[in-house]
This record gives sequence, C-alpha cells and structure tokens, in this order.
Amino acid sequence: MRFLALVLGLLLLAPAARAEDGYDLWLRYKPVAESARVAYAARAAAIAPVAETPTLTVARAELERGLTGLVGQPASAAAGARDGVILLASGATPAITGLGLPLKTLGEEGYLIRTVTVGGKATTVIAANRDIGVLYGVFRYLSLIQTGQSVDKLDIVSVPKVKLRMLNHWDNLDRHVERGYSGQSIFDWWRLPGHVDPRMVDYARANASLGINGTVLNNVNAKADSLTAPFIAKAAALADTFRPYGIKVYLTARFSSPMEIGGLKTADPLDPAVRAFWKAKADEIYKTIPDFGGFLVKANSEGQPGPQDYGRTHVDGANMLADAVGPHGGVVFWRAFVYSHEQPEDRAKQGYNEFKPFDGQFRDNVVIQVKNGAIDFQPREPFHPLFGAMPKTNLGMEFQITKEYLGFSTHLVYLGPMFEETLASDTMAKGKGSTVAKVIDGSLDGRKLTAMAGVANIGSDRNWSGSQFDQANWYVFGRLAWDPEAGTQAIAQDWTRMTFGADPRLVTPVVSMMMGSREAAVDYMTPLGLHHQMGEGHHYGPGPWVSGGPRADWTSVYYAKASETGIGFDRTATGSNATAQYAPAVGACYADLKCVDEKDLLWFHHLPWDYRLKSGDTLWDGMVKRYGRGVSYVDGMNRTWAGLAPYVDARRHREVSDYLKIQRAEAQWWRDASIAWFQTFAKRPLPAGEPAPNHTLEYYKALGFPFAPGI
Ligand code: GCV
Repeated sequence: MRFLALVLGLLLLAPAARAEDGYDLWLRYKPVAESARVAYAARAAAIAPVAETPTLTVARAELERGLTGLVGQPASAAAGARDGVILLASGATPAITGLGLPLKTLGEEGYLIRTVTVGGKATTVIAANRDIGVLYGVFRYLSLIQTGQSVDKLDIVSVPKVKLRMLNHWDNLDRHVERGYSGQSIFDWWRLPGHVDPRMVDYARANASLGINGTVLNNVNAKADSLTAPFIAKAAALADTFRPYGIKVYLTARFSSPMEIGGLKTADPLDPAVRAFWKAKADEIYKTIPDFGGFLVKANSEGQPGPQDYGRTHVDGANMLADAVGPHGGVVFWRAFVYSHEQPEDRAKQGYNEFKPFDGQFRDNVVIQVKNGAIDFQPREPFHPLFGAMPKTNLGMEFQITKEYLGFSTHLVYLGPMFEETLASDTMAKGKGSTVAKVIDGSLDGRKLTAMAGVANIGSDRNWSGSQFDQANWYVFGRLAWDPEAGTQAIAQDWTRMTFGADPRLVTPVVSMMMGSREAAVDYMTPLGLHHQMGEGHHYGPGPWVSGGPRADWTSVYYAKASETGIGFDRTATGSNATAQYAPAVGACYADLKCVDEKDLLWFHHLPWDYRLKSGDTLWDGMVKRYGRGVSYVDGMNRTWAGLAPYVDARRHREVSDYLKIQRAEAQWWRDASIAWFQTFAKRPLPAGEPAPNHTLEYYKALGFPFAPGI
C-alpha cells in the first residue's frame, strides 16, 4: 500500500519535475510522432564504434542522447542490427576509405552526411576531416529528425563560410553583465577553477550545435585582473571544458594592463618593455591554455585606454598584440567602435575616418571587428561604411544579440531579419553583388581570416537568454555565422520546430509573428530612420528629449534634430556628408530623396514635417501612423500567442504571454511618449483615427528607472 502511495505520489510530482522551462534550448529531443518513430528508428538502429577521442566521445554521447529522446530507444541497445547503422568517421578512417567521399571539400570543420551501403548494411555516414566536423554533423543529423525531415537518402555537405564564429560576453568578473538582461554571468569566476558548473557543458553543447567555435569570456570594458595568473587558471578550466566541443576561449585585453599588473610606467605600444610585457603575458597564457584564441580589444573608445594615449595609432596597438600572440597561432580582434571626445564630427563618420587610412597595415592575424552599423546597434542602421572599404584588411562583423536597444529580454523581437538586412546590403565595392556577407566570408577580397561575433544574450536565467524567444536570436546568430547567406525565415522555422514542436498549426503562426517582429519594434521605437531615441544610460524605453550631459552624441536630440521646421539628420553633402563614405553608387542613392529607401529616410535627411512620403502622407502623419502600426503588431502577437496555448507547454506559454503583455504596454509607451515629444515641434494634429497619448509629455519625462538592468 505504502509502495503504491509512493508511486502515485511520484507520478503526481512527475509533470512538475518535467515541466519545460527553456533550459534545454533547441536541443530538447522530445519524442517524434509515433508514426514517424519507426522509420527513424530503422535508420538509426545502431551506432558503429568510434575512436575514443574527446570530441568523438561527446559526438557519440550526443547522438545517443538525441536518438534516445527522439526515437525512444537507446541506439546502442540495438547494436548488431542488420541495418540502420550510423557511422561516425573522422579523417582517413579505414571504415570509410573506398566510399569515395568528397572529404577534401570539407576543410577543417565541414562535414558530410551520406546514406551508403557498408558491408551490406544500410548505413548513414557522418564524416569529416577532423573530429569537430563529426560533432557538427551529429547535431545536423539530429536536427533533421527534430524538424521532421526524412533521413532515408541523405547527401549533405556543409562547410562553414566564416572561420571564427564567436560569442562576445560583456561579462564582468563580479558576474554583472553589461547590457545583460538574463541574470548574472554564467561564468562563476569566484568558484572557478575549483568548481566548473555542469551548465558549462550545456553551454558548449548549445554553441557547438550551431558551429560557434570561439567565446570571449569577459567584457570589452575590461579589467586587467582578467590577465593575472589566478584568472588565467580560471579561464583554463573553462577552456578544458569547452575544448571537446571545438570552442576556444579568448580574453579581452585592457590596453593599460602593463601599468596595472605589470608595474610599468607606460603602456606605449612602441616601448620595448611594454612589448616584452605582452609577449611574456601571451607566453604565460599559452602555457596554461595551449589553444587560447587570442585577445579582443576596445581601445580609445568610451574612455578605454589605447595607443592614442601615447600618440600612437590603432595599427601600433593592434600589431603589438598580434606579435605577442602570433607565434602561438593567436588572433587579435581590434574593435572599430571608436569615437573621440574631442571630435565635433558626426559620430557616424568617425570609425571610418579612423580606420580606413590604415587599410593594409594590420598584421595578418588581426581582425578589425566592425559593428553592423556606424552608430551603435540601433533597431535599424544602414550598414557600416567600413564594409567594402578595407579590402586589404581582415574585417569581422560584430552583431549585438543582447537587445540593448530592442526592448531588453521582454520584447519579442527576432533579430534574424535585422542581421540578414545588413548581410544582404550591397556595398558595391566591386560592383553589384559586393554584399556585406561577401566581405565577411572573405570571398569579395580573397581574405582567409574571416570572423563574425555576436554580443551574447546569455546569462544565469534558467532559460539562458532572459526569454524563450531570445533563444532564437542566439540560434540565428550561430546559423548566420556558419553561413551569412542563409535565409532567416527558414532558420526561424527550424528553431520553432526544435524549440516548441513541429505541428504546423504552431510553426506557421509563430514564424510569421517572429518575421515581422523586428519591423514592428522599429515602428514603435524609431520609425523612418530615426535612431538613438532611448532613455539615458540604461537605454530602457523612450527618451527622445534626452539632451545635455558630457557629450552631444550621447543625446537623443543630437540624432533627431527635431525643430519646428522639420526632423532628421542631414548626412548628405549639405550636412555631415557621411554618404560620401560609401561607394559612389550607394552614397548617391542614400543622398537622393528619389532613391533612398524610406526606412532610412531620417538617418540621411533632414526634412520638413510636410514632406510627402510615398504613401501620400505627410512626414508627420506617416511617422505617427508607423508608431501606431508597431503597437498594433504587438496586439496581433498577443492574439496569436493566446491562440497557441493548446500547442505549447503551460509554463513556457505563460512566460511568453506575460512578456508579450509587457511589450504591448511598452510599445504604447514608446509611441505615446515619442508622439507627445515630437508634436511639440511639429505642432500639427494627429491624423484622423490616431488616439492622443495616454499621458502628458511631463509624465513621460518624469519617469525614472534607477534599477534598470544591464547598466
Ligand atoms: C561594452 C554601447 C553600449 C556599451 C558598450 C559599447 C561598446 O555604447 O551602451 O555598454 O560597452 O557600446 O560596444 O563598447
């Protein structure tokens, strides 16, 4: 009787214990539909033995775990099965020589998955030149089953187009995350290296499933402490954990470290003692972390120290560090996100002005890491003019996955279309088709050291990214880093199927909701090319009235330039002439009102309130309508999601519902506060049918958020 009560008790508890909370990300491996299970199980009845290298061991374990979950039986249990063998093979293994597999085309990290017959048995070969390719292939194979595709006749070859596929964590050593909206840092520096949280393995699995192969562990606003022996030991413990998953660790390097931890009086990059400090530091790190990736540096930007403090250049600084890590195979990522304290120049022009003249002068192991746009991860920015302008330099992309300017973690904004918009932009540097994607994958200028970095949105929250849907932004970033030309709608479909399930009644509306979500955020925050209109410091909510302070280019009024006569930043020849930084055809189009896309209108032009938009609306009316359109879209997402309750587990459904309500209220707040502010200049009524703001302008201006996260 007591036993029965216990079993019943456990059964009652079980659903709660199993409730999904998002921890499993897109690697949930929930059972596929009964009808499909038999076919999949037949294809995956046994895994042939594999060499026990660290990476092949985790590859095999992942395959077993995935198949067990998806197909419902341990694949190994049926070893010896006549058919349905899966063969994992790396390099010239006897098991696969003679199969005529095109291994040569796979490079160091690519893989192939092919259905063949080996020894009379129907076999799925997952092969690569190196073990890591096999692990990537295993994740791909599992994703085929997760997304409901056939695995009967496979002939897949996949090779990453970008060499360094990186996450950048803006994580401080005290676990506070700059611009982090998902809890604390996942890197528990205090307990490392003695204790490595098992979560680190799941972090590595998730990244490897996307092909991410590098992670910068600490903030670009760096502390020299991260380069001291105790912290190197901590980083080494993480590196050991990540290594089987093909992930290298990198650290940020504070440029003044020679003074702060090296006892020197200068950090001048041409000073022999400084150069010796960095060389010795690199040697010390590589002794502990033999495959250390290298350094990421923010120099002479927003108060960070750098070579210009000594009258030296970015080239002097970057090359000095490159010489230190170069002999070990390390790389230096040097950020182009710079704007000077003294410069009255349009901030959008400064990165280009500083870096373009140095084209061809950086060492081969330096990557200049360029943000997608010239200001700062705004909801919409035209592509950065440096793309296409430095053909003799390794240029890497920096995207922001964490949503500093896009509603933190409570707004559902799928960033895929935003990333895709930048990557598909045509720089025209070498004629039509010179897309940013082709700069990034190196094909435009024949560059080998290619890179894409994403500022991570990962934290200690149980769901990793602060919300269920923000996981999609980590996911799409990884997929685009592998292939910058991949379509983000298809990626959203994969993510939805793997994260919530393959039922089309769920997938179709969710994907459609995701695909329009970024445009909606642009509408309710900064329509028609407006930018940098958020609250001061924390960047939460609207703050179009922000003015004063230490520098004009940290204010909203500097960017909107609203007055009674009009609104917008003139970046044509009559203004800052930033359009001249683009290839002539691109710049001419941006500068021409007949050519520029209205989505970028006020980024490049200052226009009267009565300027006629293509719709026939005046600029003022069109702006107001767009704010409202954004709010309506969020209404639509709320409705759609409410109707999806039957297809989503209760806990995740509830969390998303709550956040969508927050987003709805905040979208309204953005609309109302922005309209209230700009109407003081436009002095025009709202178009018919557009309701007045809910509160007075004074009300919105008085709101304060001293405890907003991520500052
Ligand atoms: C890490 C913006 C952010 C800062 C960030 C900076 C950068 O200015 O607000 O928090 O600092 O970009 O990218 O370096």
